[in-house]
Amino acid sequence: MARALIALGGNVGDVRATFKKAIASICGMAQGALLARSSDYMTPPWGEPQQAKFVNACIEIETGLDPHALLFTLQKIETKFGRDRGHEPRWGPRTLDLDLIAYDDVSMQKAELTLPHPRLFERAFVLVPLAEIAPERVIAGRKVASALAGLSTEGIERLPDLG
Ligand code: A4P
Ligand code: MG
Repeated sequence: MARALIALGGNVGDVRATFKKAIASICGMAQGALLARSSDYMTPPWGEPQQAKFVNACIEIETGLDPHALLFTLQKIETKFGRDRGHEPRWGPRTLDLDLIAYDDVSMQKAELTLPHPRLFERAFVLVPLAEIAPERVIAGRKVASALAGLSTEGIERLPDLG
């Protein structure tokens, strides 16, 4: 079994309810188990500022799928929860975005799958939830907590647990 870190994001619909259902789907479809789940965070939109705030979170799972099969599964789950990848602009509004942040210590540079995720260290909306569940984890030679210390977290707000 491998361990994978997955970032969740969305800013259309009831995103927190979508996360809850999507996490259950991920664990079922990825032949895996949930090892850790961060809190949900409200985050200012990055890349394209003229859109609603996002909710972001990170999870760690154990999975029996290889990296490509896991990515394919994540994309199927995005579609199931209303994501329409063909008709939405890059960095634009979406119901659910699932990015594979790291898969064990696998390193690969392919257009369809780059590991670790290439834009991870530019994004406080990924590193804040990630640092909650894996502060000591070293990804691409950098410790998550130290990478986060170099970024602004302005406007990022931890949301209370839904209970
Ligand atoms: N791909 C390659 N490597 C990976 C990987 N490690 N994980 C390929 C996931 N996908 C990977 O992704 C584009 C292509 O990347 C896929 O075909 C896949 O094979 P996508 O999900 O279709 O497109 P995208 O999500 O629009 O592109 P990108 O660059 O991942 O966008 P972002 O950065 O995820 O932008 N602001 C806040 N605050 N919070 C957010 O969550 N999200 C976005 C979306 C913009 N601003 C945001 C947030
Ligand atoms: Mg994406």
